[in-house]
Amino acid sequence: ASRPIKRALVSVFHKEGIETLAKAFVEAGTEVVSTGSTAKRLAELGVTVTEVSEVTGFPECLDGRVKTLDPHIHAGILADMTNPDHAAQLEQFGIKPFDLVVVNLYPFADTVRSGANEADTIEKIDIGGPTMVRAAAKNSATVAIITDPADYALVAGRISNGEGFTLEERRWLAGKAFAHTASYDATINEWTAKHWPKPSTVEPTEEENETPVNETVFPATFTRTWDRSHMLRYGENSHQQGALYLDPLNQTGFAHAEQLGGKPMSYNNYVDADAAWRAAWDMAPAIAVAVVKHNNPCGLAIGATAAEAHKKAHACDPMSAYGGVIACNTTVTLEMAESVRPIFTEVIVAPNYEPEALELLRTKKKNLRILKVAEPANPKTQFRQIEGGLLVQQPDLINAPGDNPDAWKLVSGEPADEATLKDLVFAWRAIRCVKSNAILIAHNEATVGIGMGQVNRVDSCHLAVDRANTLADGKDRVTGSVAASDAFFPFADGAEVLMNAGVKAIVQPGGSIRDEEVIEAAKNAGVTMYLTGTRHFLH
Ligand code: 93A
Repeated sequence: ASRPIKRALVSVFHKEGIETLAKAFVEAGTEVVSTGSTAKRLAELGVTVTEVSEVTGFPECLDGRVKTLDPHIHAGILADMTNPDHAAQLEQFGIKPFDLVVVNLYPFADTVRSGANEADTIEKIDIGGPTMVRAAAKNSATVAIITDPADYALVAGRISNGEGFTLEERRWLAGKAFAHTASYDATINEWTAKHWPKPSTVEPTEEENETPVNETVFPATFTRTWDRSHMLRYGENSHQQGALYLDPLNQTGFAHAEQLGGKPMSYNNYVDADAAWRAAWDMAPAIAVAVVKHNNPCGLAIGATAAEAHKKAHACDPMSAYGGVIACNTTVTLEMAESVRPIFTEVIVAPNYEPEALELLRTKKKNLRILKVAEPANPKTQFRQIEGGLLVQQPDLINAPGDNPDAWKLVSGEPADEATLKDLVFAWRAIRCVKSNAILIAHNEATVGIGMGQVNRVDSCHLAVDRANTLADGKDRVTGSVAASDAFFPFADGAEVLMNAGVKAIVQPGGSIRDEEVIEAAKNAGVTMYLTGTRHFLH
């Protein structure tokens, strides 16, 4: 049943768009109750407003912490007017019911992002606002709750036509309101988790004694939420819907990339560009370019300049680079833009562009999506959904013990010379962005053959060798190159494929029960082999 809106409670931090509401209130002669500065703004707009303190008979106090927290307000929101007993009680106490509550909350996330100090941040935790929102949402039987300024036009229309909202509409609004307060508290919790961790004076539980938990990474529950930014054209395929959601406390991450040109980003563009972005930055402080297709690199290289890094990365697998995503971890120069120009590319992402480079890409490659993003700040947690739950882990950053070549163990052949070691270090860093089973052949700090995503390591070895040798006009690119394997060789066969093709050095984690067989094969082939002790699976 529709319920006409005769009496409204309005308390909004953001005053934008309130003119629409004010106009409707004035025209319909709605009775309006409001807090301090909202009341002032509504009065300026010609609305006859009653101050909350007049209704409560109590002044705003504690620097505004207690404004609306009063039975004269909350009984008016919570009385279910379809229940005669509630109506009779209101009558008895001399309290009038509300039909509409319009609230938006203190901007907690904005305050955190602005770098405010702790006291100011705490002051921006809204208590009275969510209390009104939740009360009104609970009482959707008779009250409509508006939390989203995008709904002002809707509510103005319902005030004007004198009919108000239907029950179904009020229930839908109630759901939106609960989502709003849930997200609000989740954001506050994310801030407290970071700033107020569990102190050492709290004794661990029995379970924690057995397996200590890093609470800042693995809290008891995950309450964080993301805000929908916009719908994407579709998801991974055209029959799937897709959307982008943003972290309310992060405004610089990849999802917030500034787009300087080209068509809108698609779901797959985001997936691939994010992977390329991380791959390129894994090489920092060296200048690096990654070319990614289907979430795997088809070229990754370090160069003295951005243009050189791109040329080297592209040369790895020019056929696969068609329609790929290019990430550069430094400013894109005009020279690099010229190098990209003839190649059909979906997305280019970089921290910056020389003006001439941007001009060239914008005018000569109209469809190319051009993204500008700040250097990545690595997330603390990585999520993967499984049915009925979430898998959570710390991301695989470059800080594993085996990432430092000083910790590598030489198990076969001569110690690598400087150039070879450089390539091995490059290959070991680069392997992290290749889906398992991953085999990567590198030369001169560039990939020349990548075997990715195979269900056995031998196939990945064959793939890497084939890629290196079939594409560059019959040239043998394996002889004299080095190889990395993301995890141990379970048998000697995979390593033998690489060695027979001519690699001179291999870096791999080791740890297989057949390590001796693998090492023996390397010794027989006179190939240098290092064990890192840690692996870099990527599933
Ligand atoms: O400080 S509060 O937590 N205590 C309250 O009683 C209260 N009542 C409304 N915050 C409270 N509000 C919030 O004030 C509303 O959620 C809204 O964001 C803001 C509106 O205040 P004003 O109208 O003075 O700008």
